[in-house]
Amino acid sequence: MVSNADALKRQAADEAVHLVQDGMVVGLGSGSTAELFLAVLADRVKHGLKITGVPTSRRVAELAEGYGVPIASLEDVKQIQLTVDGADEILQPGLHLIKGRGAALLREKLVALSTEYLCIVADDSKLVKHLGEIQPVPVAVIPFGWRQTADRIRKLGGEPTLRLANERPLISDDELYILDCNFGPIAQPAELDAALKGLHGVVEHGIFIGLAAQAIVAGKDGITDLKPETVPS
Ligand code: A5P
Repeated sequence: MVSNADALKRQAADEAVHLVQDGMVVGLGSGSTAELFLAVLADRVKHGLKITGVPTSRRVAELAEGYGVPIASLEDVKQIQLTVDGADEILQPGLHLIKGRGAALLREKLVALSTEYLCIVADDSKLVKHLGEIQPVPVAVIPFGWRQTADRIRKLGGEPTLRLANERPLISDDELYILDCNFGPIAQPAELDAALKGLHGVVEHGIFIGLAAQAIVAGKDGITDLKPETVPS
């Protein structure tokens, strides 16, 4: 059954595919909305579009291969012209993000950092006035000493919960644990970004500051095309 949210995600994905041009290297985001984009992109590839995809997770790599979309690893490409990815929260203005509910935040950030134009696709439930309003911040940590790393995060004001899968710690594609850290509404996201990044044991976290160039957001009244400078109405 297609839910209303799925239909909105699909609309955003349909819109984003217009950004793709022949010959591009395209970062392939993770999560349900990015997977819808991949399905639409794959259809264009089937009809002759030539692109190389750079997947942000093993799951997306497998999906792309299944669709017949050519892929390469990040280290094998010089530049990524466009990445289309989802988000858990989108802050306006600025288009700062929380990502990582799908545990792919490390590869998503590495791909985003090597991308000329990061476009976020989402339904309008993701728009927030403060990051942290709805979702915790996922933090990817080294399993060794993770409880001590969690204590360091507590000192920054976050409440970490180890993410589980089948009652065992979830292991990311890069063999990391994920701590979902509840900071409540975050007043200074850029400061928290830097502080988390500076903690021993932390490899990466899901706050994305200043990386998105556009967000295509679908709501009941249609598509809204947001840029970092767009002021919320
Ligand atoms: C994956 O790790 C995440 O960053 C996703 O991009 C994010 O959770 C959005 O996912 P949905 O499109 O499924 O909401």
